[in-house]
Amino acid sequence: MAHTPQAKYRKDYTSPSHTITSIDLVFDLYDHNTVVTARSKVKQLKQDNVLYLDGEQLKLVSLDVNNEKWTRFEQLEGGIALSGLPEEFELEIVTEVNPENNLALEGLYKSGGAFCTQCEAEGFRRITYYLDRPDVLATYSTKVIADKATYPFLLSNGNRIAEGELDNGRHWVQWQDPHPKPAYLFALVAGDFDVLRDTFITKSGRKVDLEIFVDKGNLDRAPHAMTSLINSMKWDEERFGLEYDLDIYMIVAVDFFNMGAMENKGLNVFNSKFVLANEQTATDTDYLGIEAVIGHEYFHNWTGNRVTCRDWFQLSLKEGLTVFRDQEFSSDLGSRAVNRINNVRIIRGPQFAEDASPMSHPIRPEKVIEMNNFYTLTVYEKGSEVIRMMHTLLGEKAFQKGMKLYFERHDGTAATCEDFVAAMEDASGVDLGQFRLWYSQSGTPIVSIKSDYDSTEQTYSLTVSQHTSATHDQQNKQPLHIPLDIELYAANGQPIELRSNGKGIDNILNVTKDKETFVFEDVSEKPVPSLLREFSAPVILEYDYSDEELTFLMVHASNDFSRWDAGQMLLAKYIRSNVNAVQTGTEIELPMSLIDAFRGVLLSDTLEPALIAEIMALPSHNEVSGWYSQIDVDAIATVLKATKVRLANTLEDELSAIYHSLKDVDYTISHEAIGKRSLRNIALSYLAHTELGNSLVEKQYFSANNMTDTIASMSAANNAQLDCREKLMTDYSEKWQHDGLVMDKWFALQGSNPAENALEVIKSTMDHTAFSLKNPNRTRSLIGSFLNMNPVKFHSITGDGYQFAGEIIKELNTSNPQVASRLIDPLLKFRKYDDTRQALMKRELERLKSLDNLAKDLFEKVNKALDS
Ligand code: B3K
Ligand code: ZN
Repeated sequence: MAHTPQAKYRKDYTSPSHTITSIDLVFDLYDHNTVVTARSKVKQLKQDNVLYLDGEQLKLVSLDVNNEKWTRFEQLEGGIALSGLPEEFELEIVTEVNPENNLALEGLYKSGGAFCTQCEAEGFRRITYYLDRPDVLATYSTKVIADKATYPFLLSNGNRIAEGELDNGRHWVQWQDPHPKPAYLFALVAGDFDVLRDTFITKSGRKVDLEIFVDKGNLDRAPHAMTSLINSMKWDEERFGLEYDLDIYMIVAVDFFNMGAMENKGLNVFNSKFVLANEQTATDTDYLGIEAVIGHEYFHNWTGNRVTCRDWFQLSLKEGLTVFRDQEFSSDLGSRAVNRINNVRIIRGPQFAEDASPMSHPIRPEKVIEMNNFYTLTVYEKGSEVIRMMHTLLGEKAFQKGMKLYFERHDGTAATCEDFVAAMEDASGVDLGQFRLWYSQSGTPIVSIKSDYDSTEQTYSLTVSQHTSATHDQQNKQPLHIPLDIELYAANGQPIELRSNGKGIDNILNVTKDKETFVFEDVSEKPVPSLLREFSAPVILEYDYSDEELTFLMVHASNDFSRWDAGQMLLAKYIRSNVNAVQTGTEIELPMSLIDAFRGVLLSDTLEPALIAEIMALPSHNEVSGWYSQIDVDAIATVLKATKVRLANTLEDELSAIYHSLKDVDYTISHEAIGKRSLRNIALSYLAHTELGNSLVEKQYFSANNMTDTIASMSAANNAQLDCREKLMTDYSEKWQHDGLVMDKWFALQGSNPAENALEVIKSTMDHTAFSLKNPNRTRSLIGSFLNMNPVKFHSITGDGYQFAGEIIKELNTSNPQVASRLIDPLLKFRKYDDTRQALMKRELERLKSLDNLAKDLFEKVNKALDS
């Protein structure tokens, strides 16, 4: 490595020396040598008149100040420094970039036949030299010039204000964005597309043109994205009172994209995975994912764009809040319980695992080498939990008052997480002093609860202790302000009113100390407590429930989430004890009472089908792994499989009855139909492990009229390693090999294939016509699934899996470091495995560390892991 990458610290933030109030951009687009002319109005803000501009991988063509060639500048690593400048001036910089060779997909690049950009977090500096930091807000005017036949559509932010033709077959379009924005929200797209058009009338009566650009021939896959966009616009007006602020909103779907999507002002660029869907190509999960991501990017228009982040350490200001908003959107439109369950699974699984890894960081990180490494589950999902806790503490009405105040104070500016909390506090009068620690403290708190019933005094008490262990980034932890949502039940299943000091009290207990006791009065019988309802805080709950109490809660808890959670806790008890049994060579056992509890769920006529499906879904291998300080990969896999097989065979009649009774559900994208399909398909995933499995699965595959049922059958065949697996996989590949996006589902099944020869098959799958390591979706589907969803094969004691991962990461280090850096996460967690595996995983990290061109992204993670 040429220079050791340097870390930046949150505490070192200083406001910019200069600002740029407006920028005029001209892009003369060519595959290998695009010329970018940037004319900016610059203003000095501090004493120092040296202007440092960020720039990477740029060829500087010319630099003028106030229309005169400027020679007083120095080229530095990562930018240029200009000196001797006047206080206010016009700066013109001409640079040349090479979009065709840009495989990192950051800055200006080619995706298939189209030009597109990705500037967050620090990609604009790959387009021109600039103050590429979110607290510099400028108005943008952008002229895009390109060949008319190849690129009939030329797009950028804001409103289209002029267009024209040039000689030599080229044409141009001029865009003007009136809203000042930081460079990371800049976007440009040029290409040939099919366009789906619609309009939206805002609540104040303004007409907004909606345009979704997709690859030619894909128009029939765009309507769901359009419906989702219109629903998002309506929902934001109704729930948050927020209206759209430009005359046009454009979404472009591209095939080469590092993330899900990007909220560029007025011109979202999307990974095609989160736009394209029809019933033949997309599963229900895809449909719901599209709704959520379209919503998320749209909601950023206020939380992110109108109020942006002062610096990148504040990323959760926009991301945590916007994830909270998209979760609420999905919950208001669909099943609140199912949405909550899925979000909680992410926190308890991969987010808790991140907290326990060398990458652990608070939702507002303190130290960053490569910002792209911090678009994490912690910043996004835990960040959203932190917003949700404030929502729980304040209630919807006061929370919305807080939002209003936040916009009154900060609209059009770059703000901090502290600004947000202060607005919530000031609007509600709720003291969030101690609560602020959630922003600075990393790790997962463990909340242990002990209960005591005093029949003479008729009191019930809960003694709550909290403890957060030291994490890789932070030794000392303090007690947090934890909202603990509880309910108590009498034996007849009725909730008991919570009373303290002679009056009724709220269900939300404010836990603030290391240890404290909450006493409830007038409790006439020993109750069953429902604790951490709705997962009211991102913590690990420890409470010694009996099996009877958990089966009681599965039936009587007054909210669906708690019923699901009780089922999970019951399963967890036996998964743990059976892992222990496997390790000590004793029999795996599942008590009949547990099986009966799940039978009761299957037979319930009050639970909604989608919820039954969630209750029947076992925790993932990854989630179970998180329960242990040392992970026994094989024992966990053995127990999860045995649990599934045992439930399948004992509950075969009930599962089969459900499966057949739901056979004729009409295919619609309603939440009700989605719920029924998910119940039917989870039943199939169990039945696959019974004698009838093979014929049932094969039959479903060949009779399916939609992708949800197709993939469910293939996935059941894959997991249960059924004889028909090969046949189904071959049929699918022959049918879809021309379509990479649809093939991603097939690649993911190859990656997670538990077969003995899985790795060999994966290696040969890399030669499939639809596969390319240059495409992040393909790479994540095949390689990402192997690393994250194929625990037994990836962690094979031979070390083959690790070595394969190391080789791929090494290759991606040069072409696409962001994708490489996402793939490496499982290797960073080497300390959680036995000595042999640790050594093998470490060897791969050491090999990567020794590369002389190691990208910043990997440098940061590899070093953290090896130093930990
Ligand atoms: N803000 C973008 C993510 C950008 C990722 C940069 N590596 C998408 C989103 O969160 O909405
Ligand atoms: Zn976002």
